Amino acid sequence: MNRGSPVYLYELAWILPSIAIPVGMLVALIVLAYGGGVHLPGDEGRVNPTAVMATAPFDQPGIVEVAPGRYEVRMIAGIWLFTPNEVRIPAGSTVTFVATSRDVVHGLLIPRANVNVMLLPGQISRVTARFEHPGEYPFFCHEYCGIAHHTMWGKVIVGPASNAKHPDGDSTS
Ligand SMILES: [Cu+2]
Repeated sequence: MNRGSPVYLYELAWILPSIAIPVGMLVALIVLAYGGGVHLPGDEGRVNPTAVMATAPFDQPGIVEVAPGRYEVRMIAGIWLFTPNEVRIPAGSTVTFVATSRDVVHGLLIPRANVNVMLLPGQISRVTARFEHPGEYPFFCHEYCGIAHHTMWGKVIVGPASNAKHPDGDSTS
């Protein structure tokens, strides 16, 4: 084949995009993984799905302050509710959700935070999100799990940032 011939240019017109497109996709993947925090959930361990309610930390589902401004939510998904289904934290908190399913496949999606994980029976999912602004952050099960799947939701309620302890102990913030 002669260099510079129309045939060569025609080949080049196919070869270059076939390199540029995968490279572009790889760059997009890297940007999302490191810039957007998109990643696969880690292998956080296993739990006997028939004994979730009796296995720590799921025997005491709820929210625990593990450090100032850092919370851990131990959450159980089951047909058709999350336990807990309401989480109250002050603004500026970092929350790690440690969650599993006690029956079928569920999911945990918080559209306004960077949370999107599957909750599989037998497997523990762990995902961390930061809640910077006060407001309500609804969360949903996004894996079809039966007739009342659409009722399976809850919300994270982010109150004003708390810099001081509330003496009455009954504040919603
Ligand atoms: Cu579900």
